[in-house]
Amino acid sequence: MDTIAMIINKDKNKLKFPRGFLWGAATSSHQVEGGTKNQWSEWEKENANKLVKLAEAKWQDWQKNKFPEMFNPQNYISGQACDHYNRYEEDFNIAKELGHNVHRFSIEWSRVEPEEGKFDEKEIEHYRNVIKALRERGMEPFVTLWHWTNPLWLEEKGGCESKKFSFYFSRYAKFVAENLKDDVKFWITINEPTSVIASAYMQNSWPPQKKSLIAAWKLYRSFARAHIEAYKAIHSVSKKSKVGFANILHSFKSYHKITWMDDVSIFFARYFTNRRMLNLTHGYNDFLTVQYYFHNRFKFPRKIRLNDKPVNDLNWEMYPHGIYRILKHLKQHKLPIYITENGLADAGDSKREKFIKDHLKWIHKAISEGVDVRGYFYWSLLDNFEWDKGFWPRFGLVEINYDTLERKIRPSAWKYAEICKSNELKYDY
Ligand code: IFM
Repeated sequence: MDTIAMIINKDKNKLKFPRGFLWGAATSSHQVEGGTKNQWSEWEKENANKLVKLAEAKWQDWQKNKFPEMFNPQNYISGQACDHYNRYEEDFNIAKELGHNVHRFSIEWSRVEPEEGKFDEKEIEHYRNVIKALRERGMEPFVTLWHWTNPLWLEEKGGCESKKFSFYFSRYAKFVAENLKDDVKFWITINEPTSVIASAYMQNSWPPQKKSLIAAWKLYRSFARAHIEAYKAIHSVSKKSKVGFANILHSFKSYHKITWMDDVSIFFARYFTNRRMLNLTHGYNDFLTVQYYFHNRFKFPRKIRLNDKPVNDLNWEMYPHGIYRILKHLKQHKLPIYITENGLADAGDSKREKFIKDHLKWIHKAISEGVDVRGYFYWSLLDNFEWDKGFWPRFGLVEINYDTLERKIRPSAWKYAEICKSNELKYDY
């Protein structure tokens, strides 16, 4: 990588990124592939009607008016999704055209190990071809092994709560690594463990919808163990591998100017969201990741929303400065950092270009102050299935017409492409 001095440009409106910086986008199997059969696909079928009813109370009027599809049960069934399983070459052609030199995707465990201990060679061959297609187009693959979906046999054994979760997961990780090690250097074991703990075990909105603080508490250790065992398994088959987990990191701010009570809430929220998994996996990460979406304002004892702040289609506040603060804090770990997700739901594509540029401005500032950031993955390459919210939130650089599966590159994707291709960010505001 370049020295810090080399990336500081005299022209303040032009920010050069370090040589070799990775630029790309991310996806996950269940959200784009189509045709998956796992605990999520089964939950969706059972809960689609309930989710329609919940939408009435959950979303603001402007959202309900803008996205009436949230009242259609089909919105909540992942089904054929983007059919990326069959169209990955077409999608990677687009990514290449957009100047991406890296791509993050996930392997669907339920395809590779559809029955306990029985691995499907045909599916591994599929992912081998996916990786080959990326390499042929000059993109480095970042492979995620678990992006929230479990094979049904594992679910019957308790899913992530099973005492043997780490055993099953590391066995699967080892099998995949043995088969793909020649073509993959970067591995991400587990995606956003704390999102699962919060949404499935504290807020009750994702499967298995079990509100239990005890289960949540135990899951931290279980996910950490799974990561560490997979880390060891991958390294045992390939020394050159670089292994990490995908961590969602929130930014926090107190509502009042000075109040220790807000700060107490923030202390605990920050510990359980941003720090605990990092502490538990200390020594078993070759790189760190940042997945940044949320800025939380606290007014003791809970989070609040301020109405005058810019938001995306999901009503999530957009706060680019937050990523800088997170990166500065991570510097102490002295490990390379990849921004493995950052993005927004913006169906009209009116905010995406500025969103990306504003975040990159802060990322660049962190780099110029010595933080070793080596890559940025926009979430997501394609519009996709946004879990319990279904298809209406549009995160993609590429718009998907879910009736025809036609792909259409959004204008902001071309603006991001200029940055990817030139390795520099120009902005004039
Ligand atoms: O779509 C999700 C992704 O699966 C994990 N990170 C956050 C994204 C947006 O909510």
